[in-house]
Order: sequence, then C-alpha cells, then structure tokens
Amino acid sequence: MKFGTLYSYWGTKWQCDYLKTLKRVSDIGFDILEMGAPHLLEMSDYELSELRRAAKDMDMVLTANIGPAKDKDLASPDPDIRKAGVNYLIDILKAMEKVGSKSLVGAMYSYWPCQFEITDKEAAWERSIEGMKEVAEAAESLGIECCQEVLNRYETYIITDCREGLEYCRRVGSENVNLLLDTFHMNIEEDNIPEAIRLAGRKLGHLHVGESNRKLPGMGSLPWRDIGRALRDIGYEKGVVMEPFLLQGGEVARDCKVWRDLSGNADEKMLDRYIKESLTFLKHEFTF
Ligand SMILES: [Mn+2]
Repeated sequence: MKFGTLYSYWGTKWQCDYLKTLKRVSDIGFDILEMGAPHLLEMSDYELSELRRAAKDMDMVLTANIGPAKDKDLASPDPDIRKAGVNYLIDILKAMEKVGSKSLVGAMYSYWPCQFEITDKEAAWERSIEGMKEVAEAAESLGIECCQEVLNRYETYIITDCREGLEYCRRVGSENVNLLLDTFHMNIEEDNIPEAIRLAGRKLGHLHVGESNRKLPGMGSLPWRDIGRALRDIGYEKGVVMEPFLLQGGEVARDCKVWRDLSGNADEKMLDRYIKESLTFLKHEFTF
C-alpha cells in the first residue's frame, strides 16, 4: 500500500503551492500527494512538467481529487451541462497525463456538494453512466484509472454505499473505472466497514481514510486494525490517502461543514506532528 494525504490539510482555501507541499508531504514520510484536479487546468505545461519532475525526484505519486461543480454535472437533465462535464473530465485527464498522474478520484459521476434539487435516481444513473463511458474511453487510452467515490446521504443521492458503487462500475463496464471508498462516508452508510472493503475486492481503486469526524486516523474510534485486515485480505496495494479536515473557517471548512476548531488550535508545526503521528499509527495498524 502507498500512503498519502490530500493537499488541503494545512489550508483553509482550495488552493496550494504544490512544489512546496510536495516536499513537505514527502519529508513527513508519505508516498502520495493528492492534488485538486481543477488546479491542473490552471497550470501551464511548464508548471505541470516541473511538478512531474519534482515528484519523480522525490519518488512521490500524484493523484487528483475531483468534485465537479454543478455546471459540469454528468447526471444533469441538461445535455449541455452533461457535455460540459464530459469535456471537463477529459481535459483533466489530459492534464494528468502531463503531470504524470495515473489516478483521478472523487464524485465525478455527478457534482459536489449536491443540492438535492433533482433526486430521480434511475434517470440520473442512465445519464451519468452514458457520460462516464465517454470519460472511460479517454481514461483507457491515457492509462488513467477513474475511481468513483462512494459518498454519504448528505452529500449525494447517486452512490451511497459500496454495493451501489460496484453496480455503477459494472454498468459503465471499464477496467479503468473503479471504486473509491472513504472511511468517513462508510462509517455513516455501511453496516460493516471491513466487510464493505471485502465486497469491493479488486474493484477498490483508492481508499480515503479519516475518523468519523474527519480527524486524522488514530484520533478517533474507527476500527483501523480490522480495516487493515480487510485490505490485506483483498490484496490491496493501491493508495491509502488521508483527507483530514481540522481547521475552522474559510471555504474548505464551509464545504466540509467544519463549524468548530478540531485541531486544538494547532499551529503549522503541530499540524505536521499530528499527521506524522497518524501516518506512523496507520502503517502500524495496517501492516501488523
Ligand atoms: Mn473522500
């Protein structure tokens, strides 16, 4: 397994100095930096190649996290919005190729955060799957995996448990379209987190890890040792990426509904210490 974190841990805005953060995350001991996929479209070819080289030099893997905006919803009843969604995801895949990233992860089957104005699920699935087939074709030709994130009921109506995620992937029918399970969402929706991981089996392409309140693994009460056992049972060798949201204020906290400080007023040094300790803890629980 490779361990990583989302870039936004230290900030309150969805933005990042990636060269600096790559070094920081590498120094802490991670193997993966998860980027914000939209940022790839804002970067020049030179910046993408510079980041690609830096990641290679540090032996770091880059993954890209996406939650498309509402005007790029693959499940929208509006064909223009669906078309914009398909084009957007394909543009991201092309930028990922330039930065050397092989894994696009997130709720790309629709938009995020969902406003639940439309909840006609079967029709939404039909539309989303049709668009995802086009995206999958591009992903196949670029050798990139698209991992569909199973969310919880408050954030989407499309895919809210592992079983539905597997069915969605089956209907898209591509080797490059797999599942992203996230322990935070699973804790709300699954009967049993390790069993859901076993059910996903070889279709599990990416794992997000966080406690029930999105604190760092080890700060709460999720059954990490049992989760690790399930990952070993399915021979999981892909990414285990933390998505911690501890800081109050700003657009990150607003989008992730962090309405109080969960960091104990940590400064940057403390945040580094917390995440390093969490990595040590998680590696121990997952490999013991
Ligand atoms: Mn997640």
